[in-house]
Amino acid sequence: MARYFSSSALLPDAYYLGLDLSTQQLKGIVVDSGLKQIALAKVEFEVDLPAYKTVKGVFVKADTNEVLAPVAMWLDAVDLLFARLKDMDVDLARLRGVSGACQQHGSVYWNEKAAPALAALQVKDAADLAEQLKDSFAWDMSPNWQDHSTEQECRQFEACVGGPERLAEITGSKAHHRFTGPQILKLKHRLPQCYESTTRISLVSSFLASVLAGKLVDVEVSDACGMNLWDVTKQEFNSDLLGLFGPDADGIRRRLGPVNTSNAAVGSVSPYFVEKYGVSSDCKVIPFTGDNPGTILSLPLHANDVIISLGTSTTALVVTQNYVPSPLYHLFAHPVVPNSYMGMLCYCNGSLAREKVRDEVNSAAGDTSGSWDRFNAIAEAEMAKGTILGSSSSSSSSTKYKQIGFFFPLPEIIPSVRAQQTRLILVTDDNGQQRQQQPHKVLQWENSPAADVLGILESQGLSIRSRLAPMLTSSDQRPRRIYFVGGASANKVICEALSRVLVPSEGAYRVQDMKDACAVGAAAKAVYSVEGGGTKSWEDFIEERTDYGEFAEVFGGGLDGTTDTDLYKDGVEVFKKCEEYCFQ
Ligand code: XUL
Repeated sequence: MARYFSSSALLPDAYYLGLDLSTQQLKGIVVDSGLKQIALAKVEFEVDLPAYKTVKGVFVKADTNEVLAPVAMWLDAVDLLFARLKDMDVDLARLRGVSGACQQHGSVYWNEKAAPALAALQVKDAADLAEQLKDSFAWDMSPNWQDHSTEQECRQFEACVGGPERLAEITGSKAHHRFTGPQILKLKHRLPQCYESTTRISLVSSFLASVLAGKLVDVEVSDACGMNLWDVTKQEFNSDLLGLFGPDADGIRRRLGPVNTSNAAVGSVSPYFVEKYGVSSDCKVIPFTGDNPGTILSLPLHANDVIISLGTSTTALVVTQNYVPSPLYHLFAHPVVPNSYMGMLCYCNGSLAREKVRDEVNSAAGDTSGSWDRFNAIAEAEMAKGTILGSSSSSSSSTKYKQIGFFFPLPEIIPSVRAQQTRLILVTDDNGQQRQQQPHKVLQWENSPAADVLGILESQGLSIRSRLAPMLTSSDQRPRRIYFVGGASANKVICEALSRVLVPSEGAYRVQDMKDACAVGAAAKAVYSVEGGGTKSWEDFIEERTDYGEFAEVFGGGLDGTTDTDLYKDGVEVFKKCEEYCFQ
């Protein structure tokens, strides 16, 4: 993954470590100062730490919708990871900085023994981290982001401030089961003795940073936005929401501690890592963030740049200076750049929906191979004809027919609607010279596999475009660059069709190997903090160390060789009308 970074190391001997503590594994990537990968090690929880008996890193309690991970397992994973790096002969004495990007929303509950135990971490009698910190937790579990057990608390959060819109305005998101605030409130309700003996609550990111630094490290600001408690623009915890934790709001405030908005090091690594694994005592611990914020640090993103992940679900991450919250998506503070944000759109329907259309097209021709050839050929032919929403651009008729389909084999999040396949035709009469449009009519379009091919790509693209638009500060509300990642980014035609809708003014690229993105982003954050912070902007820093030659360009700044051809300018309005018609 780190291959596309140049290796123009500024501090020739320095190494940096980026950690990714995710649901199923702990990963560590060592890079040099030019962000070139030196080593990668990982610990898979289910395979490497079977004694904990987790399945894919977690315990699922189906009857209560709870999904939990044992904190001690993560401590063992840290020891194992460093042992593996050492065994690989990575010269850990060269480490100048470590940062991390961890699964978001999870929380760790420390008790009053934590601070002294962290400070006393050392290689006494070869006791490992789990042993030395075994009495430091008020709860031995951490709720995982897949947990759905906080319905009651979510309702309380929204009611407290006046509804989901208002909660999204304040905290960047409506209430979500996995978000840390509702999870902490649930702990207070259902395991009050654990809550009472909690003296400090960490997110997974600040937990791991605390272990590395040998002291309790504050929550980092971008990850704090995954809590439903942090007022993103005022940069403080919301007092009304803290009031949900009882009259003693100070109690929860003390437990949460301050939030860190700086990129500066929080300290040096604990002597434990120096003595046991030979890490340099000079190695700084840089605030750890969440995995999604970490991902945007792995590419040379500027404001108005977008990463679109084409996986089972579709996720779009945008860097924006416009704080335009909505209950439909998330806004987080940018993990490095002040007064900047990361918008995150998560769609349920992505690859599965496209595969369904592909299979229908293939089965009409008696083909069960699962090949994309037919799907791609149709999409390419339609694009070559200039087809936009079902009509060719050469049509001279004054009556305009625009097709929009909603292909949701699974219930959708954006918009929040049931599973369905709905195909609409919006008919408008263009009233000659006066160019006044008559009120539109909406018709249904018959199921037609061939029409569905461009239809699903247009619909997925227009949904992203209409939601991104308010967050983009460019005058024409177009993204600057798009980076396609994830499984379906292997399909160039899909990326081209989506780019045709989204018209990035400086092109679209495919970056297929993103599996280590958040660890790379974390390592980049560490390099920036140690080498560039304070004097150089993040954009200049990351730009300087990126080799664009390694990206596969799929869309060179507009169709027909121009940057201005926006074929879907009117399509956005058509799409919104169809959404209103169907879902309101
Ligand atoms: C984001 C979320 C997931 C986790 C995955 O809101 O819940 O992406 O961060 O680790």
